[in-house]
Amino acid sequence: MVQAVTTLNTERRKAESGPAGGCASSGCGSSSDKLAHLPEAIRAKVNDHPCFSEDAHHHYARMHVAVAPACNIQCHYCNRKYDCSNESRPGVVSELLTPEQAVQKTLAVAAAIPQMSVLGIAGPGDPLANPERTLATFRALSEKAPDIKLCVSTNGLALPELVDEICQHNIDHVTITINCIDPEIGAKIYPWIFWNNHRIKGVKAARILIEQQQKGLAMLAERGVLVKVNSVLIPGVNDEHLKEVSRVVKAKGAFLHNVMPLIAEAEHGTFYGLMGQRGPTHDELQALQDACSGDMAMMRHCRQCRADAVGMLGEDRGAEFSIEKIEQMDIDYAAAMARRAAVHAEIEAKRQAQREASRQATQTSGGEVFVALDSLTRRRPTASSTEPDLVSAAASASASASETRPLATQPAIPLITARTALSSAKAPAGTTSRSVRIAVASSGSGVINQHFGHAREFLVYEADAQDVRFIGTRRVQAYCTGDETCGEAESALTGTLRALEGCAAVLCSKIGIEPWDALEAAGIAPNGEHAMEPIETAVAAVYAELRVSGALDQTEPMSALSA
Ligand code: CLF
Ligand code: SF4
Repeated sequence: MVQAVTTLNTERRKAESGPAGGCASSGCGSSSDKLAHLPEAIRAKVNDHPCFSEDAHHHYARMHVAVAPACNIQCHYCNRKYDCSNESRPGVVSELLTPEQAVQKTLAVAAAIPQMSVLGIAGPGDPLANPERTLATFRALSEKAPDIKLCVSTNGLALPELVDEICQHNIDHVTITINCIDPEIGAKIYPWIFWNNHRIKGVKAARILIEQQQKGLAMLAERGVLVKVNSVLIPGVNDEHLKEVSRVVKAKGAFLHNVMPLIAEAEHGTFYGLMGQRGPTHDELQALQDACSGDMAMMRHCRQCRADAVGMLGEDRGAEFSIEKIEQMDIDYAAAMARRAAVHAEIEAKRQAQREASRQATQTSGGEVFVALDSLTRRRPTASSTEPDLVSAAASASASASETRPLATQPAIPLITARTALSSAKAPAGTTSRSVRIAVASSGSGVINQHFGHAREFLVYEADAQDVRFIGTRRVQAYCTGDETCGEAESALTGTLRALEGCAAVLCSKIGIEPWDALEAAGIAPNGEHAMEPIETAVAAVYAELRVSGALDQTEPMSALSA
């Protein structure tokens, strides 16, 4: 039988892996309305913002325009040759744009990608250290594309002086990167700032930056602008301190806290990279996100985007919209806006239908989660598969062929509660079931719809007897992208196995035999039986399956036994 937890012994995870957490209040996916508790005005602001609403990121796209090259501070994790590490993966911005080019590009992308809902400026330097370029872009877009949400990300140094202008330009979402509120810690992160025409160093510089950040945050909150705080988790520098940061920014009115892992590799040429400062492990990041979470939501689906990213979170279609290409595009923006409105209406109808379907399939009643029993049936691939190299992948190596029947021929099985199913498994006395991490391949829409080999990232969920919650993403190199990459397939698969470390199962729409075997050997159960199902429902079902199998049994501590 497949072991529940991989035993891969790996080297330390590299920063190619994304954050490992999920919205604090609840899980991810489309199974329920995560925004239901919010006032209507705020709900309207975040409903289609892929960063401020975790659920929205399954359905809506964002784009960044790189109009802001300069910065007014230095962070030890940043090299100016690369994208802003606050909001970007390292990698040079392909093209720096003028405000006019940025507007043209935005209109082109919005016409071509109807899911687009947000335009953000996030570098490659600090947008507010380049106020003319940044504000000119926003000003033009608020006139020409009034249906697109505007969003800006800043280190906060110049924020207080620009709050009024930000509000004038209809910018409803601002991100401030706040890594500390203690200047002594700040001096270990920021070697200098440029302030009132002087370069200021050390603790004094950090103190000024922190004061400006806190002032700007309070001013925006007073004006009703939604503020997200990004913090870079730097082990040994601000890891313990970030809990206090979270508490303070929440008290000042921040809407969302996004703790991101430090990306520091020597080849990026950053101070931290060259000094060997490590980034956090998945577990360290999740532990801190959990520790910070209270009644303020934690963002756990951040992809640390490039400053010129285009598309759904986690994808980058920027190459399709180079200046050269968009100059040749003929854009009827009025028609594009109408089409986008129609597509957004369709998305909302789909989200609503998914919520309703999930409400029926995953009814929560008295804390009990309901799942369909047919999802507990495991099937193995057969030689008669119509796709010999691709198997519908929920097979158990130990299951016999006679146990399986095509899904379409299986009788409908009534819904039962997962807890009822689980309790019927009669776990041995003195044992409990532990929580388990399950990875999912999804290209969007809140369902399991991606081939394992095509996934460039996996969504990771944590399930236990009470809940399914999203805890983060793990980035990988696509395993199967075509003939030209076949020679690299083995290393890509090895990287994927490393990225999935700690997951008990991976759910996808399809999977090849080779990765199937490799996953099983690594103790990760491949599963393709939930293709096109809502993510949370499928994860709950697989958790139930694992629990029924006894894979999650653990001995209860003596204190629990005697209680
Ligand atoms: Fe861009 Fe940032 Fe606005 Fe989003 S990204 S400016 S808030 S529209 Fe989002 Fe990307 Fe994470 Fe930023 S996933 S890096 S949090
Ligand atoms: Fe780099 Fe952004 Fe820091 Fe400026 S604020 S130094 S652009 S990471």
